[in-house]
Amino acid sequence: MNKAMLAPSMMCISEWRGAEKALDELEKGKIELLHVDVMDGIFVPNLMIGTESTKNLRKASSIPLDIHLMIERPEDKLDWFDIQPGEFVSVHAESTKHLQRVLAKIRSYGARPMAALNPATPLCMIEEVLDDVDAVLLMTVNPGYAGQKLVVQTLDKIRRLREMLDKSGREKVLIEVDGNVSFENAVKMRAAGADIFVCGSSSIFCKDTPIEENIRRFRACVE
Ligand code: S6P
Ligand code: MG
Repeated sequence: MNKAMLAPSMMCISEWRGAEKALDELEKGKIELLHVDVMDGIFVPNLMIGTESTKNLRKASSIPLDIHLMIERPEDKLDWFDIQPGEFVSVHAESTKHLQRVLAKIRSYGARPMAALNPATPLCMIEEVLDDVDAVLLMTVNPGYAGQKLVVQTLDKIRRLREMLDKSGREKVLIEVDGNVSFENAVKMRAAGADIFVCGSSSIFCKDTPIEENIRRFRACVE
């Protein structure tokens, strides 16, 4: 089993209030990745985290980025993000006709390519690119918003993907889960074979308890 990694979702932090303090707490909690949701209002019904904010985040924190591109034609836009070696970058199989080309371009920056799938998209859509990725992102809600409920059949999809990867000798290919990764759901997702957990309003940023305590509680659920 690969080590569990936490990737708090930056769209759950307000850019205008308390962002620096929240980033500081994430650093202290030894968070592995910062998950950056990029939405274009076409691929998903929402607009957010643009190129400048992404670049500013790199200056504000030393934690590597995990950039989730929910945009049409990502092949035309990759250069806008100043992608750095070691960063994870995910592109949706549904968003491009040339998935392998986009993944290879991400690799050419020294970054770590990841193919992403919406809940309704079958695993066979990425079968032919498994040698081109370091990870697969499975959406466990329909992309576009934080605070949604788990699409429950995605739990079995995680299990089937883990089996597909392990059986083909790709144990090191990571599975990222994104959407309603609550403390309770994270336990089930880990048992199904997930490695990277996007933590949002249902865990690390849940309002009632401090971030520091939420990180501790989350790690206990997945370690
Ligand atoms: C959704 C986006 C996600 C959200 C995350 C929020 O389209 O890709 O990364 O930020 O799901 O977490 P939660 O716990 O509010 O669902
Ligand atoms: Mg995301």
